[in-house]
Formats: sequence, C-alpha cells, structure tokens
Amino acid sequence: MRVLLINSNRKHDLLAAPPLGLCYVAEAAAAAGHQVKVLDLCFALKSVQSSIENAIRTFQPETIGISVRNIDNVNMLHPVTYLPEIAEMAHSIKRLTRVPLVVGGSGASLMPANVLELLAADFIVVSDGEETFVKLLASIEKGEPPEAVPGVGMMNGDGFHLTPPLLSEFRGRTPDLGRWIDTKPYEKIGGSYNIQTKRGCRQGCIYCTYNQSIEGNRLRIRPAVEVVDEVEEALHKYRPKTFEFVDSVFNDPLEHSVELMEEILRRPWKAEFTAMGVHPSNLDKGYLDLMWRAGFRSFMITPESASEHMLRSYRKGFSRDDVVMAAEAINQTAFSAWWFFMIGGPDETNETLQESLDFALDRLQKNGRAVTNVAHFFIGVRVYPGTKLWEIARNEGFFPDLVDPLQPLWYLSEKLDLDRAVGQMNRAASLCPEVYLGFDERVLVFSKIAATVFDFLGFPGPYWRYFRAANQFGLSTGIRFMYRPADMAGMLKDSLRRQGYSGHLIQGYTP
Ligand code: B12
Repeated sequence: MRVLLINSNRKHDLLAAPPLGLCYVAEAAAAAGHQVKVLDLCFALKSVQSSIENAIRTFQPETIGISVRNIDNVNMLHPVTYLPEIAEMAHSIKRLTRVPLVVGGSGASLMPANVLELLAADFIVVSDGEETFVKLLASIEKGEPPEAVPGVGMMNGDGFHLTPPLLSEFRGRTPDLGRWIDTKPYEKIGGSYNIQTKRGCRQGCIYCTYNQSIEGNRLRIRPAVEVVDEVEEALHKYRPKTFEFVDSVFNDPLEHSVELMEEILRRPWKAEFTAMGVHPSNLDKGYLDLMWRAGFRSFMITPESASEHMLRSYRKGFSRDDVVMAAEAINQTAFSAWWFFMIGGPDETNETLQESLDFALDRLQKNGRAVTNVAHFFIGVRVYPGTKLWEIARNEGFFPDLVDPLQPLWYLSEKLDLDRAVGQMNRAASLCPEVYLGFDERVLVFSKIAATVFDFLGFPGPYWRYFRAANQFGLSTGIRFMYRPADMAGMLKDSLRRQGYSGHLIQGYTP
C-alpha cells in the first residue's frame, strides 16, 4: 500500500524538533512492505496547502497519516495554539482525497477523542505507533474494521471507541531519521539529531501526562548497545553536530544512563550529546564527570521548583537538597544547563515563589565560573485530562466540568497574589541575566537570524546557552525589558477568565 506520512509540526525556532515518532512509524510501515513517503512540513518552502496537494497528486497515497506533536506551547504569558493550523491541513486532505486519514503523535494521544473530532480523521493511534499503525494498515487493506487493533480510536455508532494501547517492549527499532527527512534545516537552526533510549516514565508528577497516554508508566528500556549502535550508524551516515536524548527523564533509571555513557566511551569515535529532562537526583560530581567524558556539553534540567513545599506538592520525588546539591556540582563544571521552573501549582505562595527565585539568584549566577546556567521561569501550570492536577483544578473551580480540553487550561494557586508574583519575577530578571521568563520566548522568532550568525561565526551549540549573554547585554544597555507586555498579571487573569474561572484571583479585575 502507498502510505503518505505528514509531519504537521511547523514550529521552527531554536527548539526545532525533527519528527522522530513519525520516522519510527515510517520505518515500521516500510519494514512491513508498504511504500512510504514522508512529507515534512516544518520548513516547507511552498505553502502548506500546495505541498500537500503536490504530494497527494504525485504519490497517490492509499492511506495518509498525520502526526500531531504539539497542541500548544504551554506558555501562559506567550500563548500559541497549533491545532487550528493542523485542523486546516487535515480538512484540506479530506477535500483532496477520500483515502483513510490516520492521526498519531503525543498531542493526539493526550486527548484522542477531541483531536479525532477536530481533525475529522478516520482513526487515531494512541501511544506507541509502530505496531498499531502496521496492524491498522493491514485491516484497512482487508477492508475490515480495526476493532481488535490495540491503541486505535475511532467514532462508531455510539461515539468514540478506543482499544487500550499495546505498550510493548522497546527493542530492535531504529527510526533512521536521515532516511525519511532532511535533517540539515533542523541542524542549521540549532536542532539536534534525536535519539530515544527508553519509553515510559515511572515518575508520578501531578501535572504530567508522560506516564499516561503518551508513554505509560512502565519503563521499557532499550539495551545500551542497541542505542549506541544507532548513534554510531547515524554519526557515520549523517554527521550531525549534536545528538539529543529525548527520553522523558534521561537519568532515570540512573544505571541505564550510566551503562549508555560507558558504552559510548568504549566506542572509537567522539560525538557531542545533549539531553532534555535531566532529573536533579544523583547529579553529583562523578555522574557529571561521566557525562562530560561521554561527550555531553549541555542539558536541560527540570526541578520545576526550589521550594521543598512545592516539590512535595508537585510530587517530584526529590528534595530541595537534591536540587541544591545538583546546582553545586554543576557549578564546578563547564556545562551549559537550562533549568526549568514551573510557578503556580497547588499551594504556591509568593514566599515559595521567592524561594525558587532566590535559588536562581544565589546559586545559578556565573560569578566568573566556566558554567553557564539559564533559569527559565514559567508561571501557570497547564492542566491535562487524566492527571491529578485536573481533578484539583476542576474541584477548585478553574474550569467547568464540560470544558473543551483542547483549549489551553491553566491552574494558578489561589494563595498567590498575581501582581506581586509578576513583580517578583521581573525583579529577579532585572538582577540576574540567568533568569529568563516565559514571555521572553517571544524572542524565539529571531532564532533563524541568530542561528545564521552563530553558524557563520562558528559558535558552538546549543544556541540557548547564549540567552544569558543576550540578557546581560540587554540589561547593560537597558533594552532587556523594552518589549515587556504592559500588564502581565492582567494577561494571566484574562486567561483564567476565558477558561471559565471566576474565583478570587480575578475578582476586582476588569480587562
Ligand atoms: C524531548 C521533548 C522536547 C525536546 C525536543 C528535542 C528534539 N530534538 O526533538 C524539546 C525540549 C526541544 C521540546 C520542545 C517543545 N516541546 Co516537547 N517534548 C519532548 C518529549 C519529552 C519527548 C518527545 C519525543 O521526541 N518523543 C519520542 C518519540 C519517538 O515519540 P512520539 O513523538 O510520541 O512518537 C510516537 C507516537 O506518538 C506515535 N506517533 C507519532 N507520530 C505519529 C504519526 C502517526 C500517523 C501515527 C500513526 C503515530 C505516530 O508513534 C511514535 C513511535 O511510537 C515530549 C513528552 C513525551 N514524553 O512524549 C514533550 C512534548 C511533546 N513537548 C511538548 C511541548 C508543548 C513542547 C514545546 C511546544 C514547548 C515550548 N514552549 O516551546 C516545544 C516544541 C518544540 C517543537 N519544535 O516542536 C508537549 C506537547 C503537548 C502540548 N501541550 O502541546 C509534550 C507532550 C510534553 C507535555 N507538555 O506534555 N520538547
């Protein structure tokens, strides 16, 4: 069967993410004997509409798959939603052809019934895509309803029907990104060649979806040798500047990440690595030293708070001491570390917020050291169905029972004074170039120009490490806050009001 797979994700700034999941699915479908073509719309030069039209006309697909990675950008002070553009793509496919349209991806898995309905697709694949998509293609070929295929959702007579996903072992699969897409435009803008070392997340954070419909909570580990073989093959074939491990939490389980790095060290080549989602626990001198020797020069670390109280509230599974010890160990290195803080969860107060800000002010400043820290503070916690936070938010009246979960929904602790919170965050940003605020993400629109300059000057990536220098320049010249939204607390209150909240956080506020 001819199968066209479309990457609908068009977010191409310095966080550009090659469609790894779609490539896994392409590889599985090709291995099952199908003729597969991937249409990557991320950097499409022509209009999206004409790129789709052209692919359908020339390839004549018999089934089309479309990936939905991002629903929105999870940023309350700079909100962007991606679904309207993706729905438009799906509707134009439907206008052009009657072949079955299948949706998959992490965004699709989060709220399958709603995404299926919005895109008017025939089937939706939840969680892992490889085996399910191949089985689904077989039933489409035979003209049989895929009712017994695990992980497939569809509308039938009595509404949405979903079979439980099959979260099988994660072995023997290589997505071979470079076979399916051109990885160079991603690299040019600062993106890396992504590698997954395991699936599943066993953490129990109250706001998170990774351990649910996206990957499940059972760890499915890929043998270290197999992962490093994939790196080795990609290194020889495509020579990427940096590899990025895209696991939910890179260093959990710790032993697996150690095994992986030791396996890298046994190989005769050198490569540069980075990772997103590094857990602060066990991030001591020995572990950081192993990371450095294996070729890591940067990573993202996700404590979400430096307040003991908030770490407990979020059920992060580590303590403030772990976060402090990680900072002390990182400060003795030359790594670039991008720290993420999520302000506003249950029980957050202006005092717990200040604890996190003080942590950044006291412990993440450069002070002449080789390390580069960036401390990214988001305010507002995105609420997803199926999480513990969803229950809390609904019970506290943050949105009505029958709310549309596809619109970004937010939680903010009622113990916060929002005007004061915004003031505290701005003050920290004005004192410390390491502090980067959610609304600063607006500058990502200049990524392309900045990346071209960095590339020309031969500056090493990841380019986010230059946020600190840019902030310092901005502070010394006075331009740091030139484009600050006029009333940021008002923006937060407006969002809450729009989602149906009428509690005391917005009382007395008139937009
Ligand atoms: C790593 C990661 C990042 C890295 C990416 C680095 C890189 N080089 O790729 C960084 C930190 C840069 C990042 C940034 C962002 N991220 Co992110 N990220 C992740 C994470 C942890 C893993 C993604 C991944 O690569 N998974 C591995 C692949 C193999 O899995 P997969 O894509 O799910 O694919 C499988 C299935 O979904 C399915 N499938 C996929 N496509 C298709 C298509 C078809 C047709 C079928 C049948 C099946 C199918 O099969 C695949 C194989 O089994 C996820 C959370 C998670 N655990 O999934 C969040 C996640 C995807 N990110 C998210 C978001 C929001 C973002 C940002 C928008 C944040 C921001 N403010 O900028 C940006 C967007 C970047 C971009 N350009 O798209 C959200 C998306 C949900 C939402 N609310 O919209 C997620 C789900 C996290 C969350 N909040 O819950 N991210």
